Amino acid sequence: MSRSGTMSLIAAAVTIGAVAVLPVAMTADAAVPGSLGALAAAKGKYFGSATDNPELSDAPYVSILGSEFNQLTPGNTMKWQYTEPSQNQFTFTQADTVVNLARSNGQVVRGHTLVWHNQLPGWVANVAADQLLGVMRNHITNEVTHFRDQVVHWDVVNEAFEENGTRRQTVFQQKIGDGYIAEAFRAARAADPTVKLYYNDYNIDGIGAKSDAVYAMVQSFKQQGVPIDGVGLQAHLILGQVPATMQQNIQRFADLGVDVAITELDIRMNLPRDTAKDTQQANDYRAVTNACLAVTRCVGITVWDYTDKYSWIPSVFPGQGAALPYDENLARKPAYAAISAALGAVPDTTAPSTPGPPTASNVTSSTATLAWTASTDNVGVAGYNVYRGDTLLAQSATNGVTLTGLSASTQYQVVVRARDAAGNLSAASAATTFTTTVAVGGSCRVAYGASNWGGGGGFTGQVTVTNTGPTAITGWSLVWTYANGQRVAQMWNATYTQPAATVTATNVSYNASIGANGGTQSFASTGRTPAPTASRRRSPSTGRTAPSP
Ligand code: 9MR
Repeated sequence: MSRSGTMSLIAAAVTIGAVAVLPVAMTADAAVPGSLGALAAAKGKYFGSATDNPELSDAPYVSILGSEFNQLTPGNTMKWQYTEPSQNQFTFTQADTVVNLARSNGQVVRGHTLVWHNQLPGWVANVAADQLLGVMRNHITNEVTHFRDQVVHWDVVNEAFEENGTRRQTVFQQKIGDGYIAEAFRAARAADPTVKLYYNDYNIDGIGAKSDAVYAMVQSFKQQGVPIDGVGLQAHLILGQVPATMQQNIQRFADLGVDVAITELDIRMNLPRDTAKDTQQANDYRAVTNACLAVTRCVGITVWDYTDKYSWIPSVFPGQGAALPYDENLARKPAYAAISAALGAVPDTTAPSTPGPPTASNVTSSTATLAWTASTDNVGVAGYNVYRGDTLLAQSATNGVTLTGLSASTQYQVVVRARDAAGNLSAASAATTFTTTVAVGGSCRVAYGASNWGGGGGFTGQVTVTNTGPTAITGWSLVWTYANGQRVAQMWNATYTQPAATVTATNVSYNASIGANGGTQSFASTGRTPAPTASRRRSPSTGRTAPSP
């Protein structure tokens, strides 16, 4: 978005005066259809993410940051420590990088934060009491002026209250006194007449002593004409503990005549993640999203970065984490789907296209490699299922898989179906049939007898295979090579191939199993002369594949 575009749209929001609409319409051009940002924009709100400068070298991260969200908050680099590290030496380079990225993505920016007791450069603590108000005003004036027309909100003061509702004893509180917060808002308004000015805090998400104190402050600011436009509920929440009064709390601030933003949402859990926790977290994100959607003046939601890869939680709460809607590999978690659905995403009921027929290669006695032409999908193919009949043999994220654990000497007819993230399954591909090879392994003993018949023109053969190993065999083949041109003419209780001298006889369905420790199966054949000699009739074997009898 161009700078002038931002400006005119902020002006538009101001023109509509009493109607409490944040200029989110300005972001509509930015949002990729179906993204959280686009869905929120359709509801008149934004859905944003915090980000931090070191993360901007991570291209896959930046890609999602740009396509999924229509609002950004610099997680650190607008703070005093970064912007005025030495007194009256202002540097906005890093924050500018985030603002420029947001502009190129068509995203609005929340400014975070002007006055906070944390991430303050050391020199501030040494400012004389009678100088600190001037120093604070100077900081606010310079920073707000620099980002004028480039941010839509400022968190003017951050985390000024204790849990019991008393003022936090910060350097500003102690040296300037209770009035410092109102003075900070006045200085910000003087530097930018249109940017929305927020008070921002944690543990004020539901009704309680701390949010009551903020409520009382906002009420008195409104009565006194102190320029405050919004309250930021940070919403650093714990799994299963979304405050039941969150919507009511948002509503009561709205009723005071201020906007409300969910500014730093994350929902942490004890690690490791599991399915139940993910489901609970999805429910929690849905509840927060719905609480904001239910109140017109709740203008938007910002997650405190969008991926567990860059969450602040594990470093501050050891053993906890997984607090965000994307996992450490930038994959969407159930929380993402819950937010998306709450924002009104149309459920995906379109199945992927039918995949091409699989082709089998590298077939062994227990494995086979399948490959097929990929499917397409309106949202995206999540993966493929490979079936033999109704049995799911394997799943694959890509259009190929190596099947393992197959039975030897067995015919497989397989089909492939594509699936999407919503669980829609494509039609089955055309089937492909392959047969696994004979297995090598185990141990057996082979007894072979042959006798001439019909005046020397032919012979009969009888073979008994004994399983001498400790485990039952399912599926067997016997391979032998005739030395003198004999040909099998017919075979019973086995199927055979004999392309040349070597014969492969394979079980039929009813004699595939040979029990452990001495189980036997037999088959018989007739053949053309000359009959094999007695010396080749017996052949102990190290495998189910017997050497030449
Ligand atoms: O996410 C920020 C993290 O990188 C910093 O180390 C930390 C320093 O206190 O601040 C984090 O952001 C905080 C935000 O500015 C105010 N609310 C609480 C956030 C999490 O600590």
